[in-house]
Amino acid sequence: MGACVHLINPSHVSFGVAVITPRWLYVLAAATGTRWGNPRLVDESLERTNFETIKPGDVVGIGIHTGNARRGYEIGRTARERGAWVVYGGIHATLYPEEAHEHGAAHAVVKGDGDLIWQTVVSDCLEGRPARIYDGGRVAGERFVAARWDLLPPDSYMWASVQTVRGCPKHCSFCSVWRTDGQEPRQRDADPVIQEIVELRRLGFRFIALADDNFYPVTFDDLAQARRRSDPTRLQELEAIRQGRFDFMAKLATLPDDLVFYTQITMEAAEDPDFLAAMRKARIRGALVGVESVTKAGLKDVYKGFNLFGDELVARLRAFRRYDVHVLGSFIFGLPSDNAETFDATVRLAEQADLTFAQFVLLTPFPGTVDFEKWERDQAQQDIKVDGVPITRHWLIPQERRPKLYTEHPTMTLEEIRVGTQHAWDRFYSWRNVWARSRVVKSLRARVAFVLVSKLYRQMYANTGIATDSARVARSARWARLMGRAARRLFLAQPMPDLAVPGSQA
Ligand code: B12
Ligand code: SF4
Repeated sequence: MGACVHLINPSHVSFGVAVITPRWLYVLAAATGTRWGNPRLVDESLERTNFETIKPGDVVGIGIHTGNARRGYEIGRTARERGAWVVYGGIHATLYPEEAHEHGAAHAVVKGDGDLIWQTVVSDCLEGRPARIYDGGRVAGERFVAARWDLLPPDSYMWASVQTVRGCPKHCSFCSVWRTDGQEPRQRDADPVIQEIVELRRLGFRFIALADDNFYPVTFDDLAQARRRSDPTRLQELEAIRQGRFDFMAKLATLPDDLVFYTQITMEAAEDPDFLAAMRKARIRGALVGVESVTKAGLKDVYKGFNLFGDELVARLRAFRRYDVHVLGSFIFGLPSDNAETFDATVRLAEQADLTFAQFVLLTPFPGTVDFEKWERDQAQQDIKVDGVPITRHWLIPQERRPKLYTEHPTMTLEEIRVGTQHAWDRFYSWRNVWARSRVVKSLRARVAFVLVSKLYRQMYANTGIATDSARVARSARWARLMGRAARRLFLAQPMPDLAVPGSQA
């Protein structure tokens, strides 16, 4: 038998079911082609890798972000011991290609997008001469590879994910996207995205995440600035991107009406009632909005001056709801201007602004960000280590020993911030509050589903990430595994194998 290509998405916890498909696995699977047979896909958030399936001479592609890099390196080392070619890619490998060689026994590392370069990498490995580092670059929107959804394991995911745009014009201090994916939006043509969605609906998926960095890449302000230039080229480019958004949403609106979409967007989108109306028509029912902080000082901390605060913030977030777009508000705790009042004030605002979901994350210096660079410089004098690993490489510390917070706070202890954050989750997701919020849906079945999903979300993202008590983490993982199985059924619909792509004979 010939060599096999394996693609592995590392995770230190497996839940048996997962919320969203890791899109890169299915995109790289398509990019592999069929020359070497179908690639074997492993998503460790479902189940651990079975190393017995990896044979000498196989190629093992491992995709890592910062949070799962350590587990990724473990997998790579074992795969290499078994005689396989080991290749890393993904955002963390793009930022630290040498680390994957040092810690992950890499033969090769791919920086940037894997869509176009992956076949060359596999061929080079199989010919026994992989390059140390490849640069996949930033692939243009019209050349993004469509995912191979025929390789999805059955009964495993609640949401599928497609991507319509990469890159974000903003430059928030805690985010690396604008540096790795670039500030120029690379927008994909609408038709291949619609084609993928139709394929997913045929399989029975109703819930689809638009895994975009920022679904509203052109704001009124961007247009006004471009209008002030004497050369009209920029304005025309921006108008074309913007029109592309409306055209795409118009096409979404022609798909079966049980489909529900979810995206990530800046709150600036609420400035444009036409955009919100188009979202409603397209059935984009949910959006993650990075609110980050409820104070002006907090927004300044994260270079997010384009966000609003106070009453204006509440009004802007409520605007989404008027157009039936439910907001998952994302907040960061541990900013220098935060104080003991911040936790309650944030939950209060989330309630006032009618947020349907919320997440409260601890300020983490992710590599590739402005925050990280500053923090790394500050740490240089202190030389703090955990288990021999410098704190500035915190992702290499074993998960259970990893600090929950990294930056000394001017007024609060780290424990106060951690406990305050845990309380914010507990309060926003108390049974009483979740049941009250479940009024957003009509039937009793839908309300029960809403409660289940809210609790599941909380367990998967809060307790396994923030809690320091390992019993609480293990309990949460067990609970999430059980609930996940029950909740998954609520998400799927009857497959529609004969569904045609609107406007085509396919
Ligand atoms: C959708 C999304 C989510 C979704 C779905 C996650 C999932 N299961 O897929 C949700 C909302 C659940 C989520 C959660 C989180 N996310 Co997220 N997410 C994204 C987002 C917007 C898109 C990811 C995506 O699907 N892209 C589409 C695929 C096709 O692109 P890709 O993954 O980049 O893969 C391409 C290349 O990287 C490369 N590649 C990837 N892997 C491999 C492997 C090989 C071998 C090769 C050759 C190439 C290769 O080729 C691919 C095709 O071109 C990214 C932003 C981004 N620009 O990456 C953030 C991002 C990955 N998330 C991020 C973070 C921080 C998180 C959270 C930790 C947030 C939190 N605090 O809770 C959690 C962690 C969840 C977890 N445990 O994995 C950060 C990661 C930063 C970092 N340095 O690691 C990003 C970059 C966003 C940011 N603002 O900085 N996320
Ligand atoms: S946080 Fe969101 S808005 Fe800010 S740079 Fe990252 S993707 Fe863009």
